[in-house]
Amino acid sequence: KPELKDAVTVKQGDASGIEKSKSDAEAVARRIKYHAEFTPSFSPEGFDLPKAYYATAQSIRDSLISNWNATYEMYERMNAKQAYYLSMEFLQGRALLNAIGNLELTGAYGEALTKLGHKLEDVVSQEPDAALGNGGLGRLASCFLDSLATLNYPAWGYGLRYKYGLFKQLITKEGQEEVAETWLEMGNPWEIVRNDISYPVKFYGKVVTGSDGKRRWIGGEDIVAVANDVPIPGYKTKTTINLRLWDTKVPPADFDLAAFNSGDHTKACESQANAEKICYILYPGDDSLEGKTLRLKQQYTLCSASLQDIITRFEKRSGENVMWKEFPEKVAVQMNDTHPTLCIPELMRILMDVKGISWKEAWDITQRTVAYTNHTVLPEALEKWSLELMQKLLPRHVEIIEMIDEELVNGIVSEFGKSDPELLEKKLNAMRILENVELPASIAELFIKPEETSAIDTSEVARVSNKDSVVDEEDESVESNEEEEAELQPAPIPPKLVRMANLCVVGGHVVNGVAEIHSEIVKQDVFNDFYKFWPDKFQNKTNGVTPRRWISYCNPDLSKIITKWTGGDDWVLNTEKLAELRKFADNEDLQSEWRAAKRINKLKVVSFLKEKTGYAVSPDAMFDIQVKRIHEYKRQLLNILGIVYRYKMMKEMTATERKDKFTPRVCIFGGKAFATYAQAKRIVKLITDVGVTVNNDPDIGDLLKVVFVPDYNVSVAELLIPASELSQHISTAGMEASGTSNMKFSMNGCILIGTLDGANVEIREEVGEDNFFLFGARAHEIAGLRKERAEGKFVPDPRFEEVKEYVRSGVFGPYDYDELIGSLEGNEGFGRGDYFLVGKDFPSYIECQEKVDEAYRDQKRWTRMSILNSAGSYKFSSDRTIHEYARDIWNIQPLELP
Ligand code: B1H
Repeated sequence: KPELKDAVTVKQGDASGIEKSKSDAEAVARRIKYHAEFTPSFSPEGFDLPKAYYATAQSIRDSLISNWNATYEMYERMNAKQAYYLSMEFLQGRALLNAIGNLELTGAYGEALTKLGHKLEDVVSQEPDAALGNGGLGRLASCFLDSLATLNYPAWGYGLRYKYGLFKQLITKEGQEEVAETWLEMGNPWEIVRNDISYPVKFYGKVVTGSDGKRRWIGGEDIVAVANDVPIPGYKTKTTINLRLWDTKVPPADFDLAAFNSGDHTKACESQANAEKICYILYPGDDSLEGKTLRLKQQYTLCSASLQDIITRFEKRSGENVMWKEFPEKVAVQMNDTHPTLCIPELMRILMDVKGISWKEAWDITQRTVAYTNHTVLPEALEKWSLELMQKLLPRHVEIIEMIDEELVNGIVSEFGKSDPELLEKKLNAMRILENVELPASIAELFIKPEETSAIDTSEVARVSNKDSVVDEEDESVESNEEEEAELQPAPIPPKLVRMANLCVVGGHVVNGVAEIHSEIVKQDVFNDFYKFWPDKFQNKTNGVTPRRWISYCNPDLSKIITKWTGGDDWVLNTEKLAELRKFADNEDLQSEWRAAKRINKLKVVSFLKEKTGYAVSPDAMFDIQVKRIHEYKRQLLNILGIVYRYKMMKEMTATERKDKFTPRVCIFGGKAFATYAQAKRIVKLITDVGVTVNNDPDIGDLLKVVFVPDYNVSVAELLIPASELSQHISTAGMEASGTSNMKFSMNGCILIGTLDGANVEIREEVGEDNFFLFGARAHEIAGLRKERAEGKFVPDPRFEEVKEYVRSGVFGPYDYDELIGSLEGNEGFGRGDYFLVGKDFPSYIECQEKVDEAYRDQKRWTRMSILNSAGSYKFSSDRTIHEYARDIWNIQPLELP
């Protein structure tokens, strides 16, 4: 084992007093050594890399705690309005390099670790990724925290401390396999357990009316949520904000000693296990939801504990004189998608049942406090909870939701009147929070024709009106057939549901989408009835990513070049400065420096791929990358079928023809498939099978390599993105809300091939259409194209037919690809009949890829395009996004420590 070098001597108490000389490598080394010796997380002997990492992290944590305390003290003193970002996911990745970078200590730490016998980069890579998120939504939350701290906004994040983050992905002969991610195994130096900050959280039980006439939620199961704080340092500022993650336990006094004494050890431990289970694991769905009790318990724990904490702080800061109506002037709560929707009924419950405020006032406070960000328009991802399940778990919340729904129904009736029952019914069907739930009798009777029934059976009304809404109005034969059948057989009773997105739209004061095109779809399609009702509620906030992590720290070589050519490193805070690169896009010196930096990054990836997959790839080939969750709408299948087409053509040519026609490429894929999403897993299998065949084909050599990088995560992204030359953002138009990796790639001088979807639209506008490879159908055409297919009118391109046949023929091994390729055929159905229009876009995709090959052959032109991408990416800094949220939604002001 390497020993801790004696170059530095340290004695107890040496951790203090270093602030003054913090840039001094000597002092830093002393701090690290102090923690290696006196903070006992590892055995005393040796100073190997894991221990060096831990001691280094603890040493920087001292500075973070000191800045955290100063920031918190200032917030308490100033009592300014504070924003709270509530999210079920924070995809933080590694923290060490980011922390020392933001504190401007990278040089000192590098030197200090050398003194102690290690390299900074080796120490940094010891840290496991904090993967408390699935993909873009969680990573966005983490980028936002970095920007909030950097811009000195008084704001905190709230989330859950999952013991197991997103699963680890293994790639085997079978395709993807999942194993548990044990990120806390060696301890987590970044969290501070606040044993003094905990709140009770209740489940189940019943609601009774007290002697004072108030509703009380009693009985049931009680747990406590305990705060774990993760300090979030801003860049070049002392501001250090907080990510408060809740962990769940059973209340200490609740241990069942009687059961233990009587020998029933299982029972004695049961309630503890039940409570801890809540924070055990992150649900691994991205754009897919699981309606399980445990997930609802997680969501409620997040909302309840966070709101109790926020309210306690509000009361404390208010002093003697708590003015509840001023709550929204001190607190802004942002709901990251619908996952924290229970904030709305929970805030109502606390205000009314605990603080004794009237419904009207509580509703006004709630609406002015919360706002909702929508991240997806995929129908299967719009959360709906079973009313029955929710009633059992959260009976008081269901009462409140029912009242909100009733008020909404009354609002809709008074807006649209009773004179046009058809219109009214359409509005109610679209806008109600409760689905398949009886209307109040006075409204229900409007929809009953007198001859149908004399007695009003409201459950029947709800069912019939729901059925009507899905019957095609023009197709009368279908309608009458269905009616006849309905008379013969009682229709199954549809489940009663709570539509969380509708609750968010009704309960919040702002609803925002995450890219311009997405926000338009939100207004014109998904929430169109609400938009017409409350047009001013709807906003757009185009996503962004932090330039600290996604340029400075992951791409130091490019950063130096940008600093040199823009005349300083202020671009890290003011990304507008990147635009100055435009005037040097054709400068030969810049071009050659730019290419050299790319090559260094590519060489790192060459070694990484060799180590992780065994494949040797050439750094001279174009690095073409698609990394994101595996989903049919993201169309990794289009990419791999394009590669199959390329391979097939190569096989049909002579060696010289091949060389002349194709640019050498390394096609890199990465991403995780939801464990039970069979089609996504088949896509992973196809990619790896194609890789095995192509990479071992002596005819092909370096002309084409196909590599699937296992276990794609934030750290892998930090390595791949700087090395990328082409990246693929090729979703079916209208389906990717924004995308955020597209922004990171563009910032790092990568050229995008993509559809007009999500933030691609805005990226293309900024970098210029000559510097973006565009193909494919437009969002407004999709519905028509699907209809055309369903009617059997679509004629597929022969090249697409050949490629499917080629895969089926077994060139890539014996796996049966019928199910996968079959999904691209037929005429209708979700996931069948080529719902994602791979066949439709295939010809324009492969033609566009030919243009890519041609462009890459001219390296001057390519480098120009690359520079213009970085230069045009300035809009996509999360600093810009956060300024917009602060100004347009939260109404908060920066507050900076002297
Ligand atoms: C996005 C999700 C998501 N949208 C459900 N929706 C989840 C939905 O665990 N679940 O149940 C988890 C995640 N994630 C992504 O958000 C969009 O697909 C991206 O286009 C977007 O860039 C990102 C951030 O806005």
